[in-house]
Amino acid sequence: MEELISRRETLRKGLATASWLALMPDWALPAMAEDASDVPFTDIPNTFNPNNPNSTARLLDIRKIDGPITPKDQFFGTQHFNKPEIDGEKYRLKFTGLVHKQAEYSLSDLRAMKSTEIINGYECSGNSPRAMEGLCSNGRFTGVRLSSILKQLTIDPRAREAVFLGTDRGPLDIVFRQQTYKLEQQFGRSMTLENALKPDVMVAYALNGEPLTRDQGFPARLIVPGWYGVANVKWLAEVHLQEDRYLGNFQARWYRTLRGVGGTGEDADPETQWIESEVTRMHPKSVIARVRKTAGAHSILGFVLNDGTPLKSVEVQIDGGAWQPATLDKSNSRYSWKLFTYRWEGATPGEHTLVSRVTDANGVMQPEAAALKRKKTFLEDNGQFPRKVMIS
Ligand SMILES: Nc1nc2c(c(=O)[nH]1)N[C@H]1C(S)=C(S)[C@@H](COP(=O)(O)O)O[C@H]1N2
Ligand SMILES: [Mo]
Repeated sequence: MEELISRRETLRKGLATASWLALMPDWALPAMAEDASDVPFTDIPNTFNPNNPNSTARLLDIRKIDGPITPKDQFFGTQHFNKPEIDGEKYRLKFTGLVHKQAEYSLSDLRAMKSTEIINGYECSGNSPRAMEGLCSNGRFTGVRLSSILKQLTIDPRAREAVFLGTDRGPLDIVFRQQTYKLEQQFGRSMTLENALKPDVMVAYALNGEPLTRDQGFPARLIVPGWYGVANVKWLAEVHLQEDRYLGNFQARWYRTLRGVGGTGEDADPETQWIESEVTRMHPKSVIARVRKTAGAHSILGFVLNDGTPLKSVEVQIDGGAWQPATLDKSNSRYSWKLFTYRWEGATPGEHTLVSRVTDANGVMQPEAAALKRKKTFLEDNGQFPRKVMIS
């Protein structure tokens, strides 16, 4: 629970009377010094457009990261259907199924409940170098703990699964044994009740201290810290507890990963088992986002996304040389993205290749892209992302 407050806030609260604290920068990345200038990346396609009007997704331009929190108007966004426009006055969040007391709450009911805050960094499970890693952001969410609402309603002991339904819906092709059924479906996701009751899971109604926008899921959405973005159901309409597994399209079919385990990983190798798994917690990923020329050196700035496991190290490699430790930013907290910097000395004019890798405290290391060959489907791509920059 202590993770809900960032280290910096803890520090602030503890030292609130110290006047020098007002002078302390919110974050302390040397990369962002005012006398610094950006070094251009040469690996960005000319067609790259984070705000492509023909796309349903809005990307974060990671070259613009200049602080720990993504400004609300730069926050990435994506969804499968339409973006429902919900009247905040008429909105009701329903709790149904295996609870002794079924209930519904208005937005003002939710706002009147004891609130909690968490800094949550997350990415879409489809984020990858193809999107210049722009399907991610880091924000401060305010809301109500899901567990505290559910406990008040008294959970029936038969409940095993928590289903989260959005207001959005649309026609989908559901294939069953060569037969395709085109039917209207509501967006839904689920998780075990055990996971849903973890103290950090919240029904959020604000981002960076302001109401969610329509794109961000107004009036309220689920936030599941440490999980891929798809868990964070927007325009949340209903929380339904049930005994059986939920098999909705976006749970059982779309958000799966197919990987080869054992053997050589060749399709025909009988020793290789092909395992399908659901998209849940984020695999550790680091990305170099920005390179700045500062007085006497260059500064490499990047971020890490993961499931909240403490990190062992973030390292940077330049032009295939030795891996060097990067420095993690003071502003990082358990479920935030973790910013890091590396001071690059002696950069020579010309093109250079920079890559980073993160290792968590369990020893799980971000793989090289080539090591992900056994992952057939494209989701959950946490491969290392070599970047190219031009030093003038
Ligand atoms: N209701 C609803 N919630 C949704 C989705 C959706 O299609 N409908 N898309 C999910 C996916 S795939 C992602 S990556 C995140 C994106 O959250 P954001 O738009 O706030 O960045 O929302 C999730 N929540
Ligand atoms: Mo996503």
